[in-house]
Amino acid sequence: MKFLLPELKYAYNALEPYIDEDTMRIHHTKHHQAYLDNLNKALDGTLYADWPIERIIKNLGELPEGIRAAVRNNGGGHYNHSLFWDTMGPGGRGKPEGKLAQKINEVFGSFEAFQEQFETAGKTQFGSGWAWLILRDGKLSVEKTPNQDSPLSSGGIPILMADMWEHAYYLKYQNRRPDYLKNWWHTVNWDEAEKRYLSALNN
Ligand code: MN3
Repeated sequence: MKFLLPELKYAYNALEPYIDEDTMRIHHTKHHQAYLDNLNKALDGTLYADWPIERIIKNLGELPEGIRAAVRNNGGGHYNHSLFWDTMGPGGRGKPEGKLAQKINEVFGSFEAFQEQFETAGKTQFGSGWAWLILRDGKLSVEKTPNQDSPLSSGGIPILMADMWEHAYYLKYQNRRPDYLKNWWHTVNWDEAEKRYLSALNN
């Protein structure tokens, strides 16, 4: 079985003006596709090709050493981007509601305090990586990871994530990573984040 590129649930220009159409198209059809191609190549002919991607990312240590790094990078790339596309969308309301909103206020003090912590994680990730809101040991936590590493590999359950690789923002924002991150909030699909939070609680 080969892993396939998931379809976006919105048009490439749907996140304008915050994320531009060219960036979205190249990011999805070139970058994500390249992770997939390399993942499929690494897993070709192995039993792991039939594992769900979550199982692979959770159990990288079980993979043969010869393919582990390739799967960590490219499987992570596939998994992280699949979540990322689904947690964005047009017409975002800018703020969470419901259980996730309550818990964010409880843990971080306020939504604004959470945003600041999340942005700091993104801005201080040296080089390429991701900023995350995750559930770890039943608790909400902000973390960052380098490269395509996923918190899922260390027992965290991803709820919300921002791609901090330059390919996610360079065409429009160049070196202005903080501006990208500030605008990215407008694209968050909080209904999806809420759904993921509730399902993580039951996990
Ligand atoms: Mn990316």
